[in-house]
Amino acid sequence: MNVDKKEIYGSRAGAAGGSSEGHNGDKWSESLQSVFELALEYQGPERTAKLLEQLAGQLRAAPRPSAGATTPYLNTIPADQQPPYPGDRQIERRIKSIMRWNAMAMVVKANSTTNVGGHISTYASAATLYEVAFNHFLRGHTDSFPGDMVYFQGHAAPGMYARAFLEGRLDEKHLQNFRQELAEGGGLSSYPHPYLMPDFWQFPTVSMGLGPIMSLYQARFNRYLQARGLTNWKEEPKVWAFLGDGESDEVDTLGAITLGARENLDNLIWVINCNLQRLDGPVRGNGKIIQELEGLFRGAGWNVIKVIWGGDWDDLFARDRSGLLLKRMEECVDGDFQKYCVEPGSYTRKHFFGKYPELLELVNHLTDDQIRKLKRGGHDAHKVYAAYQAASGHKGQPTVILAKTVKGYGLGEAGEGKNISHQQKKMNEKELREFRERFRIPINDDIIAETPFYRPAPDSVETKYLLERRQALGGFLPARTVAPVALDVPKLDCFTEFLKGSNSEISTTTAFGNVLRILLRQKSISRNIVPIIPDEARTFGLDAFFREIGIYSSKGQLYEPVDRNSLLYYHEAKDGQILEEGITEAGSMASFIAAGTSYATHGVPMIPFYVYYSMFGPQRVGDLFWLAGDIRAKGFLLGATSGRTTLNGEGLQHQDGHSLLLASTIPTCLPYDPAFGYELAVIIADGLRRMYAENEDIFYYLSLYNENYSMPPMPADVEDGILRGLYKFKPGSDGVSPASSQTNKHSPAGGTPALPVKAHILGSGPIIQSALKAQEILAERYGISADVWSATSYKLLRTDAIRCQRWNMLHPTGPAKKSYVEELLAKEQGAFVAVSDNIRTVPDQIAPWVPGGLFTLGTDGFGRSDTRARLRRFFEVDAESTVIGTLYALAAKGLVEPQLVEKAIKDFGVDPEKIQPQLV
Ligand SMILES: Cc1ncc(C[n+]2csc(CCOP(=O)(O)OP(=O)(O)O)c2C)c(N)n1
Ligand SMILES: [Mg+2]
Repeated sequence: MNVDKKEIYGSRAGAAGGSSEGHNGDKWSESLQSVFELALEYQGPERTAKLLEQLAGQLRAAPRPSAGATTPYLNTIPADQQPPYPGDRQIERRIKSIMRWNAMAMVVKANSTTNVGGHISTYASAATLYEVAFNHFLRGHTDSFPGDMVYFQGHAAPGMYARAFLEGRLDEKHLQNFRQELAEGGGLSSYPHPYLMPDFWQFPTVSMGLGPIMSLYQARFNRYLQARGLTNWKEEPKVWAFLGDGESDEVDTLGAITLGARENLDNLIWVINCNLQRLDGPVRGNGKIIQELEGLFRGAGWNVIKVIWGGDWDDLFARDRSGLLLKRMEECVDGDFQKYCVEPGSYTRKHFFGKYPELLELVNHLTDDQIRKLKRGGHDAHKVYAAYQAASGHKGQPTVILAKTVKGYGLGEAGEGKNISHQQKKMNEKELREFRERFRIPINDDIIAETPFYRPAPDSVETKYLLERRQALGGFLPARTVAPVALDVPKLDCFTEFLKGSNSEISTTTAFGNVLRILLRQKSISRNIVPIIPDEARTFGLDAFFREIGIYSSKGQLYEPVDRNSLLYYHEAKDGQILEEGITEAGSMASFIAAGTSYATHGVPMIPFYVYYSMFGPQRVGDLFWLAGDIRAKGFLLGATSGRTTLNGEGLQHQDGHSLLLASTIPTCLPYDPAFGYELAVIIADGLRRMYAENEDIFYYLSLYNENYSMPPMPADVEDGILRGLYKFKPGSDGVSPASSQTNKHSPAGGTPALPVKAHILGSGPIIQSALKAQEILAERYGISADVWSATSYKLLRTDAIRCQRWNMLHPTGPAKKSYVEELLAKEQGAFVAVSDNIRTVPDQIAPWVPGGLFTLGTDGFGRSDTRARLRRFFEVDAESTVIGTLYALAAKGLVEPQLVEKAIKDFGVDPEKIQPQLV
């Protein structure tokens, strides 16, 4: 019998992209059938049955893809299906070795004189993964191509700096000042931070998990832009994310991966460096991280490519007919594999191969040293290339490459595979020599202790090769290229009608909806607006937008929505404008960031308006808010259903009284707490100007509330105050009757008429209503005139005050500067009180600059569910409590008698012994 091996051996089962079905499958089945018939004819049925049983036994032991979540612990792409390597591996290895050296030297050098830290072992394990990508895959930014978007693993940064050094983009001084950004001449930031190195880094990644989730939503956002006709590439950019296996424990890493499959994001490639270790020790000492991840990604609908073993193993696998080699590998846990890379080859021979005599025999021809050097797949450029190529061409699904490596590869005694590897920052002279020898770096003994950097000459083969590769791929990476595009943003006059106020009672959330509707009608920016909602549009009354501008869906709408007959039906469309993200604040923030950085990644400025439950903003996904600052994102965040007492009924979990404070901590974020529709319009119009016409890298946080009240028309000359953070909204009534009028107890005696007692109440958001009502009560019942101020942003007032104070400190003999808040309030006399639906710390931010101090009423403590009126009385921020607070502030200054406060307490039936909302 003659079976044509080549003809039927078309592809191996389980190989990436291959299939044993179809034409080849038929051949196999025909061949087996004929062998079976021959056996029957020549051996008879009994002997044939025995033979078949024997073969079935072998089949059980053989490697074979399971129908379950995982495939055997083998490379997904078999050796015979690897494409030829297109580069010069010798030169590339030389270049990589130099990178390794410089990346290590940068950290060691910095730590020889400082304790600034740094990481050697991560890049050491990932160098091949990066170099193959840099030399053959990652495309740079050109005039007609935005560039591939690459999320570099944060603490592998020294490797990226080492490359930029060889490319001539960084010089020795930069490397010398790694992690010493304040040193003379500037230095390099520890990790990828576009805020600090805006021409270099595109994406902050070192807060683990954020790179992965951002890359997912970035890949989806690229499709959104294309679907809406805002970009026009000839070739689609790819999004690459390099991450760690330990990082995969972050919920942000794995929590959103189904999006990739659902949206068919074949523009997304993840490379997970499975060095089996994280910071403290093994990632899965008692298991197998690669198998675990494979199961998860396959289950989520991703294309998974495992790169486990380097080429040295191919021969062993080919010769192992028993299936024992795979069996042995599958038996070992990651803790064992870690051990094999720190022990000598004799240990692996004994403990790994030695378990089965057949395996010992399999490696008889190898010395212990050769056994020790059997490479893992992630250190084999050819295997890595094959995986990248398969990933790049894969259609319909995102790809994850699970590459097995050794942490601290090449560090030898200094940390290769050791548990302390992640923390290693120093190397002694002996270790440096070994490293030099292993990677053949031409550095002499006499200077090696200084860990000098090594850069081949510009006309060296290495430099020329490196530059030629980058040129062929479009340019250097990482690189952040921003060509400022100024949008023709609408001015405040587009809101003329809106600024007249509303007769009907509406909330600031509804007012925002009206602002958005007006903006969507402005031709110059309407297409750039990206409304983002995580499943709460109905809560915010924004569901009308579903029909008006459509919800983006790459698939359009494949079903007839149940509410199709209603005017405002749930309308999904391929060119829909809304990103309705579902219940994922992290995903929505990732979309906000992708949209808010589109001016940089695509050269297309987009204006995200992300509206969400304010409690699930910075409190829930604060690190992404922080990152939005670092990455220089622009746009508007709108924390709706804000206010500890404005959101009544919902109780402890939902009532937010602190997001403004959290937002205040982000240096590039402008938090505002508008009370009225016109304030919103002024703030948003100015925000558009600053971010999209003046190109400031800032973003806005606006709290929105759901209490309805009539929105007054905009008073004259308040725009500047609104934007700066404080203006007088309603002066106190002059009609305080002289009979009841309180007079200033400290007014000069002896003929001079006593000054009327004056108070100032600062309110913001809907709680300004408490201030306004208190103003009336104070005048009518206690004869006190109070001005009501709208405090739109305590943070901005504070920042301005700090700026002046610092200037004064550094210019002690010059004329002192006065902050806006000091200047504004200097003309006023009396007591100052702030009332807020947020914790007291929010208004207290300006206390040091308020003449005579600020007395604050706020909502410190956990929320609870009840009616708005009862909540406000409970937290002491209703009108009556504001009256009591104001009288107290006046009494504290000796401006009224304490008995007056006591009277008010009685007047309003307040129990002075009632519990205090804040307990600790
Ligand atoms: C959110 C977050 N938590 C903790 C850290 C601190 N950290 C930096 S690197 C690291 C270990 C990373 O392990 P892994 O992802 O496996 O990367 P490797 O260095 O092994 O490639 C940790 C815990 C961080 N950067 N971000
Ligand atoms: Mg790791």
